[in-house]
Amino acid sequence: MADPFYITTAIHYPNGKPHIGHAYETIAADVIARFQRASGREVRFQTGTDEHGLKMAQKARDLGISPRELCDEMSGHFKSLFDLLDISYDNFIRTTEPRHHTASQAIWEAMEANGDLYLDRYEGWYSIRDEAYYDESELKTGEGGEKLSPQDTPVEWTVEESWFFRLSKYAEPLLALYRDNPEFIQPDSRRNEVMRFVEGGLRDLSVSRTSFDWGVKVPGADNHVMYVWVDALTNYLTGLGYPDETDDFSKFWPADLHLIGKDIVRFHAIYWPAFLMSAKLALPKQVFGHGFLLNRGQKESKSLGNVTDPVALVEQFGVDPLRYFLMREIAFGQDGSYSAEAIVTRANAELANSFGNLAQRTLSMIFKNLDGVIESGLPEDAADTALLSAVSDAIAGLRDNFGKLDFSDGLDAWMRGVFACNAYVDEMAPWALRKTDPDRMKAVLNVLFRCVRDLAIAVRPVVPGSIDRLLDQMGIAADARDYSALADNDWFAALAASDYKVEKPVGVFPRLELTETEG
Ligand code: ME8
Repeated sequence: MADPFYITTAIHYPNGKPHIGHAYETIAADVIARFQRASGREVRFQTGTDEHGLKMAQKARDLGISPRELCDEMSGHFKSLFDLLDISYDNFIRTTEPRHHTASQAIWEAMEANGDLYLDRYEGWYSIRDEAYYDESELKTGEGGEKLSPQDTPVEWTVEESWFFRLSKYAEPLLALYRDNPEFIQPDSRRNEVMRFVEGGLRDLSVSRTSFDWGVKVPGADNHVMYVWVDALTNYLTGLGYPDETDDFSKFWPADLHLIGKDIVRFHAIYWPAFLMSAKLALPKQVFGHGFLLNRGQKESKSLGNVTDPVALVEQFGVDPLRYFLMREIAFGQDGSYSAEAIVTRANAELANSFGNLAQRTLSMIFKNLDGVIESGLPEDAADTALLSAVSDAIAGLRDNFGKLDFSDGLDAWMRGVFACNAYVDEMAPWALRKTDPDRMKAVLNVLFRCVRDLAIAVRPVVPGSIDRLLDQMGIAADARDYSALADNDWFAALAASDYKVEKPVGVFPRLELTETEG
């Protein structure tokens, strides 16, 4: 196997059921994980739930249940959503697990051994919703004159004994990291924001709390629990067995990619590398802050009554149309908007009418006109060679763009291959050749079969379930669906020589309908 590849999502707060933003981030990470696996990398893909902190404790109190009951219930909703979304994670971590407490205490001790922790008193602003400390200078004033965080969440004045991490000491090393590794924070706009913030100087960070106990205990100071972000960030190490020197740890650390939303870039691009430097651990290669998903251009909120349950979206449109839409419609890194009409329009135009129809027409003509028999080694004319090369360029375009996390352009390139095939079908009109030149019809349909198989394999990371149903019908073995299969020049001859026959095909990308209320 080629280089290992370790990708993580943020771990999600299970203080409520998962929302569309959680689905979006996890689908994107899954597409990346599947793409890297298809490209021959050995992938470790981790996601999970972030279960400590004041926000969880307060929510449980409001509901009259224990924080543990809240976590157990909600974490189950995240798991079942991810199963529904076909998420191929290798590890689902819950921060309340004992192995995670062990890892968090180990990194704490490593930071302490480096002289970076000291006891003092915290006095300042805290947002429970963001689980974040803010400087007075960062705050805004709300309509009623109240103080708000830069994310528009309420803040409260907090005074308590606290351990501090010497973050100020790391401002220069962090700036050097950003300068020497422009890839460390992406996209560039987020990198610039972080650099400006760090250039303004960093204050030491309060990293423990004494006013509640729902967290990981500070080693040697039992009345303190760690600031939830110290333990949350450590999840990326826990999943590899840290602090034990496991094979997984040496294979997969440092992570290749922490995929997160734009609101939590500061924690991942400032605090996390500083903690790791202090603990003398290698730094992740990239932190990518994706944009936010908006519902018809608006942030979802209970007060606007526009919160969409991702489970309902899947039930309505199917998992693959939703996955395809999210990766195709939104320029990755930027904010994007979704609506029922936009999902239906995109999925119908590209999956059902363009690719689905191409696959269905090709297989059904082979079934009907050639008794399901495919044949290799037929004469190829210039139009065939041109089509095969257009398809191969399209796939190269997809792979190149996906490698840069540019999914919408990658799928745009892929669609050019699909369009080339459909133009070829129209031009060759195999249904007419049936009477006038049956040998040519046979050649055309066999070329199309090869193109459909290649385009299917290329897009499989995005819509894996549907593509597997298609490739099953095409007689493509389950272990011959990775990108290495695209470089295999003998597959078609081998398939033709086998006893495989195209059966009456079943469409895998049905046309979607909007119901009245969504119009
Ligand atoms: O921040 N669109 O958890 P979280 C796209 N526990 N992404 C969105 C989004 C939206 N509308 N809303 C949220 C946390 N997200 C912490 C992370 S990691 C060590 C700890 C993204 O449940 C958000 O940016 O609030 C984050 O990456 C993820 O969903 C989980 O958010």
